[in-house]
Amino acid sequence: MDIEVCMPDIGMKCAEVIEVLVQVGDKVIKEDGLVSIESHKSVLEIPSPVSGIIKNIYVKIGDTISVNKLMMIIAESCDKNNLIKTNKINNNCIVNSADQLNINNSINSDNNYQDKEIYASPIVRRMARKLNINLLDIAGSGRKGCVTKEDITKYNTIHNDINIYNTKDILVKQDNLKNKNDDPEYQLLTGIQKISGSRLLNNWKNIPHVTQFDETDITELEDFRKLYNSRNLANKNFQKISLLSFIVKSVVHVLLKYPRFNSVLDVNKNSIILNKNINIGIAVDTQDGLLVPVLKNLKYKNVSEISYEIFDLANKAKNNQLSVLEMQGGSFTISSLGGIGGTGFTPIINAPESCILGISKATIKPIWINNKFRPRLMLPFSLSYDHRVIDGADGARFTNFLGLLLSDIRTLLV
Ligand code: CAO
Repeated sequence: MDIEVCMPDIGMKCAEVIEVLVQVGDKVIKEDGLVSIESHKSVLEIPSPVSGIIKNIYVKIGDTISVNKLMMIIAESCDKNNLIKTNKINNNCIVNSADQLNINNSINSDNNYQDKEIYASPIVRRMARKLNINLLDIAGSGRKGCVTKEDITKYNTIHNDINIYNTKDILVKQDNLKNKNDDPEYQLLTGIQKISGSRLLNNWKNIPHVTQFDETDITELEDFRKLYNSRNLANKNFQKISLLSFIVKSVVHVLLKYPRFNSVLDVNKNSIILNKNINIGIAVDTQDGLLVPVLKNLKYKNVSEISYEIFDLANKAKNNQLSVLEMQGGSFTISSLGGIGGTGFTPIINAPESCILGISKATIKPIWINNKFRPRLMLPFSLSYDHRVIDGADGARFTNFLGLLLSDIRTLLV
């Protein structure tokens, strides 16, 4: 039996066709998307009322159609099993009709993008979610910048094919050496890992990173810190001051001298916005993944206060007690792996910030001083910066000055 599919009443007199999702001869199952139309700055998908074969299409992209206008004729079919199979082959993003119903509902629940006026049909949004793609990263090629299925496929091929290839390849290799007990174990990513993973990927892809490596002599700083901590041990309320708090205090000093390192690049306005507050995020390693609580208004805080705050926020992070507010508002980030190890690494910038400082493990090294090798405690550190904001020469000036402050903390006072 032939079924006429007409434009439903969606509360508007007429709407524009953004995408025609099927062709004559296509097999569809009930609830499959047929046409995407523009409605109140969002995209709505008209689902198929029956399973069958598309017989005629009377609309095309760009048409303005009014309520009750005939859009398609579908020859209804009863052989649903066959249709479901065909659909699986033709489009590996459509798995079954129940999933398809979810797609149609997603237009209302997908708040992430609604404010930003992204044009994409529910099926495209679902594809993007499944592939962990942020629609904001894609310039839609469809009408009115609508993101199409092809845009998603193309983006995914360019950005993620290495990932897909590697996984398959590893599994095939493992299959050849098969020993039943050695079947791979799948560990699901935690929520934090999923969110931070996609942010890290975007930041790595979109920001031209340069990493400047340096090291500085912290022998005297550590002598002073240990002495200060040991002198105060008897005091019950005393919170020992950490090496990291001196690093934070020194970075604040450097940022006051070189404010561009405490800025945000506004690409749309071709400007660099210099932050007036110095708020430093500290990367904290937790059981569920990386969290970055932010130390606020650091211009006015001394080393003890900073040390106490790091201790407090790191504890909260590790016990899953951070509030959203405590993780917002950063203007610069420090990632310290010094307590764990390593001689150097390239930290990834935490956008929209422009820089991130990585701290590695301090070790005793022979340093040539006054015609003699002397054992000195050397701290390696690395500064990754957005090369659109910072020049290489300035990057080296930053690390020089930071090194100077840490090697002689009296400089912090002048
Ligand atoms: N070199 C050598 N030793 C160091 C050091 C350094 N740079 N930094 C710390 N240490 C040693 C010190 O001996 C310290 O003990 P004392 O202060 O008593 O001497 C000990 O390590 C413990 O330090 P800590 O790391 O627990 O404390 P912290 O204040 O230095 O750091 C925090 C706190 C939150 C940064 C840390 O717990 C943490 O989570 N680090 C990991 C961050 C991370 O994962 N970054 C990677 C992000 S990219 O994936």
